[in-house]
Amino acid sequence: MLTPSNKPVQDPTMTLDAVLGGLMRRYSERVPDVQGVFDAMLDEGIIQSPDEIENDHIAFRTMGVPHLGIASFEKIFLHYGYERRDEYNFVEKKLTAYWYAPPAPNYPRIFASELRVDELSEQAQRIIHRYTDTVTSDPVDALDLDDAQAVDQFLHQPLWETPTLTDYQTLLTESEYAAWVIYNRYYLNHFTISVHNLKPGYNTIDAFVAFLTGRGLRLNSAGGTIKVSPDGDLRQASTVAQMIDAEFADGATFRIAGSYVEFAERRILPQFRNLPADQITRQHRREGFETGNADKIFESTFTSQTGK
Ligand code: OOG
Ligand code: NI
Repeated sequence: MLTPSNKPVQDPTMTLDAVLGGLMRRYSERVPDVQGVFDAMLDEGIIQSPDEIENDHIAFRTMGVPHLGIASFEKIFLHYGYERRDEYNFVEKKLTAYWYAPPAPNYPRIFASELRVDELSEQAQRIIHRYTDTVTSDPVDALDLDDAQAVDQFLHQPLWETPTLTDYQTLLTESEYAAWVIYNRYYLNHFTISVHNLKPGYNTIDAFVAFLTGRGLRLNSAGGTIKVSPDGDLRQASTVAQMIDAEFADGATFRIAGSYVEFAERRILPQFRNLPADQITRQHRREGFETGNADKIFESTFTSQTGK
């Protein structure tokens, strides 16, 4: 396709495919549990190829400071046709989050959260601003969002200077989320396997969790291994974050939490439970997220889980 100015028009879904591909590639390299779960599923005969797995959603964390945070980050995916949906508030953790519906049902939903930095102590705010104040304009505005390579590079580049270990540890004592973001930035926080579309015997969260624990995977136990929404229809579990050897500004290395894997069962909504199984699609199942579940899933990267 050519515009009058002869500039080729990018197919936005091709750019989105490339951006998601880059995110998943780097994430799989950093999180051995991803391949571990795929291998276990292949070995068990649940799938013949990882391509069969439906990615329910992916998640990102952001720092709520000027020029960054959700307001900046969301522009990337809004450009590819994602639409912002419900807001979630995590009072204790000082987080705000939204979920985004994808442009087509074969794409994952997105869950993006933001730390309300101005609710932290003076000391924690000072540390965060020492890094983020070098960002003086919205970096997404300077990006060509139709250039998949540029976006891929942006999502995996340091947005600010590498923190010192002391600053990381000070943040960790007050907000584990803050410490995670100051080091990991926009690295993919997790991808999520939809279990309801797997074959019978593995298509409920209880069955899938039993399979994972039988294979020796360590799961987040905060609030119980399986997190259930009050309506009973969104059921989630996750691994404990993989630890990574992080290098800090002062040359120190320290093992810190990286990313994890999540598993979700979205049950068929009551009004569609009499539909034949082969007619059930995404729109017939429980949508969105749940504050009570999410609150505990965040803890997959917290010392209380990784240090178990
Ligand atoms: C996100 C935690 C919440 C969900 O599905 O509710 C979540 C995070 O750890 O950043 O993933
Ligand atoms: Ni999630």
